[in-house]
Amino acid sequence: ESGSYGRPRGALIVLEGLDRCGKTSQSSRLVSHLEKKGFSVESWRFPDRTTSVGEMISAYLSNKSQLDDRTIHLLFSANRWEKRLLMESKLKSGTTLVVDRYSYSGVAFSAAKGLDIEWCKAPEIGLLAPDLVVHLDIPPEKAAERGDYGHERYEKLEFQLKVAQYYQVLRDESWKNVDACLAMEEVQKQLRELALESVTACQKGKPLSL
Ligand code: DGP
Ligand code: NA
Ligand code: NA
Repeated sequence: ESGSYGRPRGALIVLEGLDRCGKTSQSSRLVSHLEKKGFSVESWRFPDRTTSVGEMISAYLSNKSQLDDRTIHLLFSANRWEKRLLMESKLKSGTTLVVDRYSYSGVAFSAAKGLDIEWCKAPEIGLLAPDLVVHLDIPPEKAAERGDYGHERYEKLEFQLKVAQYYQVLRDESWKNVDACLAMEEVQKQLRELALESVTACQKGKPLSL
């Protein structure tokens, strides 16, 4: 599928992983690399804390507000939905999006609280499907050793162990595992290779899907 201006479309690349897996710095390095190669690319992240829904999520994560488990689940999902149209138009106009967390975090973090996994998946139906999901795979114990977790709600070993189990349940054909315990350079190298493969496939006409 060609973009709306006759340009090939961009790729939807998602990075997933436990807190402190190194996702955020790997993602920004990847974006710089793709820019240098001449691709149109943007760095996105969920939750996007800049919207009004995002501000509610941020207050919840920093324990400044309390919300029912299902209510916050739906807010995280709404935060992805409010960016969906923009996401589609960026991709169709040829911009690749490197997205730090997406629906997999949405389902894994809520299921880890004990919510029914099918219930958790339902509000994600109809969001755009990633072309590539890179799981920066790190044992929860190793992530916890990487210095203090912050003070946010989910940054506790016991909880991250459960999230890790749900990531295993959720992995599908679009997932690639990269060992996040490797040296930063090596992780970045593997990430670049996977990303370039995906960008190329999209340029060659791989359709955007739900
Ligand atoms: P981050 O900004 O990537 O550090 O994410 C903030 C925290 O929120 C992190 O512990 C992961 C969690 N999180 C991210 N997306 C979702 C989601 O959709 N649902 C839930 N329940 N948690 C999420
Ligand atoms: Na975090
Ligand atoms: Na994180």
